[in-house]
Amino acid sequence: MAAHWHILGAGSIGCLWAAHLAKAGHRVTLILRNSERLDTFKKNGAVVLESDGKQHLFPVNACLPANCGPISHLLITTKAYDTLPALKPIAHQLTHDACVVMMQNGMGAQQETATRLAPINVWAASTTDGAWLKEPFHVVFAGKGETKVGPLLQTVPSLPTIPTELAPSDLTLVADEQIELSLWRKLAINCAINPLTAYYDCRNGELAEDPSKFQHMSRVCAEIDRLCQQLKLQLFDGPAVQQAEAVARATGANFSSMLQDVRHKRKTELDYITGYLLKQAKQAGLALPENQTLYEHLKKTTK
Ligand code: KPL
Repeated sequence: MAAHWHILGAGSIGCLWAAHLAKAGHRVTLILRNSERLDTFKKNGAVVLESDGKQHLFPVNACLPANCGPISHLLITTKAYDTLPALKPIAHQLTHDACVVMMQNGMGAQQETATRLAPINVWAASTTDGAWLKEPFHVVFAGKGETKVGPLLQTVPSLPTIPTELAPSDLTLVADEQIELSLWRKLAINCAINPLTAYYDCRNGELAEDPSKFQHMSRVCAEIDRLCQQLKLQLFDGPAVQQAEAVARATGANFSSMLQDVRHKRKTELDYITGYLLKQAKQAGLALPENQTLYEHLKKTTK
């Protein structure tokens, strides 16, 4: 069933989804933060999707928060720390039966938003699709992964695991009844890799290959295992460091999203990655000194 999707956050993942939803026959409107962004968008009036060296133009609409009209389907792809401020000016435009899907790194923003918007239904998604922005509204689809989707704080038992209007699309969607557990898995890997690559200013692969960096990652991961044990969360079959090492090797040549933020002097998602982990540990009465030291160091040295 075709729907009108509004997309909040026109970064790489927002543009990737804008193009694929438009391709699948949905109406798409990007909600842009100011008139400069709107003017830039209007030069093409479209999202460019580059895949396997070929470029395709997908004409979509764009608006400012003040004049986006009623919103029945909202996809949130902002940075975690931008979610609530970006949502504030448009929240009253959501219809009472709106469908909201949040696709973001880190943890905390999804739960805060779902609580704030209740009883509106909110889904969370976790994606391994690789995409980067060549220029504003021009996204390069760098690696096909999959996107797990499931309802957050489910209040309506009959809610579909994947919102009906999100499919069909060329992207791979996987229904996930336990999306919070998947978000935790992603969080654990992000906590192991992102802050350490920012600390050492290194590619992901070095965390697996350099013995002293690997030791550091092992200590960070041992604390994640202790917390998960206390919270009775079984994330992986073995210790978290095994999984972190595998991801660090598989993405070895890449710079993590946090290191990219640091290098571009942008605000990082640290508070929604290590910061969220530390908050959960505090509530559980656990100290995580390795993660705490890393958090404090990055708080002092980055935006
Ligand atoms: O998700 C990632 C990121 O860069 O944010 C990786 C490095 C793959 C895991 O932390």
